[in-house]
Amino acid sequence: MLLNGKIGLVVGVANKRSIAWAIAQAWHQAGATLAFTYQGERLKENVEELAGTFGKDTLLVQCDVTKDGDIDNVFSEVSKKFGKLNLLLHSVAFAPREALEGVFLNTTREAFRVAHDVSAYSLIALARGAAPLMTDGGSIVAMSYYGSEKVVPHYNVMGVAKAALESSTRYLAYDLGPKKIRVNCISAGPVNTLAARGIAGFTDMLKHYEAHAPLKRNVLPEELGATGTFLASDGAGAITGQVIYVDSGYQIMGM
Ligand code: 0WE
Repeated sequence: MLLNGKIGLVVGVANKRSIAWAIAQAWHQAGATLAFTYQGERLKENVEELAGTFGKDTLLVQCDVTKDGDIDNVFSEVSKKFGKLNLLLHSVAFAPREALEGVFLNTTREAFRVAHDVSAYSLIALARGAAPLMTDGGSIVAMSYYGSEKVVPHYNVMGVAKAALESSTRYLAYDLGPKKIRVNCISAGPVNTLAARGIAGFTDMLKHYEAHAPLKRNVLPEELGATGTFLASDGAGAITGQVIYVDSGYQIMGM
């Protein structure tokens, strides 16, 4: 029970296949008590049903991460119910579909703005809200992807936003280090989630990892959960500002 007595906030559950849900389950199994946000009415029922399986200690709050008021409200609800926070998971990303289909050169100002607002700025805003409640120190974990550092065709503006997210992780780690709050990214190999569905060539990408990653297989959601639990635990007490690759070793390859 590595996370006994810890309170965690999970941002980014859409359904049972969400990476956020895999990490939430691992945190719960390690003894954490959790709060969940849901993006809007459309996803409320899904998250309610999933979070409900953890009993009535669980908090559920609506939060559109592009709304400062929603973010303020989440932390005031967490404060009211638990009085403190130890863990924060950021597992949210969005770019307009057109921006992931065409060529990067055609990225519009609006697609760039939205991708960065939802996928990168939100980490800064959530960390700022979380920090005052992390009075015993804390661990903030955000999800990233290799397209932040190398060109993955069609990942486009999301790659630029993930680069901003990873860099933000380092600056936040510097700012929050003196408060014993650690900030890290998990860079996951491709996982079949709602966010991945409908992305042209996603099945080929899974096959590409099976063929080329050192471990010759794809990543399992529970492995992301286990890494999330490690980063949240005292065992990772001296790890901050890092990007941890949970990608079957794909990132080390040059060819
Ligand atoms: O970060 C992601 C996907 C995030 C994402 C997905 C969508 C699909 C629906 C962000 N915005 C949207 N907008 C939509 O309208 N991944 C790491 C998964 C992913 O997405 C790709 C990938 C991989 C891998 C897109 C193109 C190429 C590779």
